[in-house]
Amino acid sequence: NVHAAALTQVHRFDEATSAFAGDVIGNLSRHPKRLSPKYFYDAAGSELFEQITVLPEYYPTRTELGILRSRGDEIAAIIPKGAALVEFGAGATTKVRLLLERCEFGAYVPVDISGDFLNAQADALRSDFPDLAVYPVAADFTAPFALPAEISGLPKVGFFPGSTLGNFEPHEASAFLRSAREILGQGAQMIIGVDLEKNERVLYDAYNDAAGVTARFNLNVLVRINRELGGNFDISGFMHRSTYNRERHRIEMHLIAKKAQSVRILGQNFSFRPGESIHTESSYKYSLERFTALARQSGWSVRESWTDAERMFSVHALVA
Ligand code: AVJ
Repeated sequence: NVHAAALTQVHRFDEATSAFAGDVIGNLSRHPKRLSPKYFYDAAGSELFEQITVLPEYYPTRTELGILRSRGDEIAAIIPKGAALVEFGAGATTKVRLLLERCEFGAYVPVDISGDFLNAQADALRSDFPDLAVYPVAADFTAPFALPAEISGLPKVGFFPGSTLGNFEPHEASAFLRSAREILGQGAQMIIGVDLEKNERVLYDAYNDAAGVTARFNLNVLVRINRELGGNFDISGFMHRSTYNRERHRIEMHLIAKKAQSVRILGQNFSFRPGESIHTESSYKYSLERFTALARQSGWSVRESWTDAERMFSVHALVA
């Protein structure tokens, strides 16, 4: 990427920041403009997301936790003793702790791009689960990575909670599942959390909370661009918009320019028409049938599916 290379020299950015710079400039140069949801999670964004997970309107986190708690015995029953649990993208440890408490895993491999957080979590888990070997891997889990040699002899179980799969376009979701199947190997299993299609009002409210936390979470990506890339976004010139796209089965989050304006980032100007949007996130919702078909065409079969009584969220055990 020519932009990124030139920018690296002028600003002496680290590798991650130049990748961020190249991606932002490329995606704001497109029509329609967009930004990747992976950039939401700086320190402030991660804190805002934690606040989202406990909002009354945001049902996914508490519903998935409820399923993992109430179906813990059934999940434990299909996990081989001493297996290695490989978590794709390791944020808060609340969910994985539910599995570690209920199943007899021999090793835990959290994989995440943010290395600092990863090591702090690994230490906390080592002290709470003294018999568990923890091997953190600092890597982008959406690209192929190598598992630690220490777990080569162990049965593998992948863990991908939170409906993070929903952030991928359908073809990317399929590519991710295939790649996970490749990384985990023959005979592996995978525990995956997937948000379900439901009443549109419920979906709308979950991404338009009354307290405005989701709006701040969305707008924070502009704050981050200002801070890390020296941008000059007027944050008050943009507003949060989330809508449900029924044809595409997805929530779309946008940042809408309230008026005509121009923003300068790393020596480049980006102009906005009044009402112009930056598409910041898609959150795909699945039916059980569509998820089962996706898993099948991606090298897995669905061994068991669990949902809550209201069929808001689903957790699946896949086998390779
Ligand atoms: C972390 C991607 C599952 O799509 O619900 C929450 C992120 N965005 N509110 C989701 C999110 C706005 C969340 N995922």
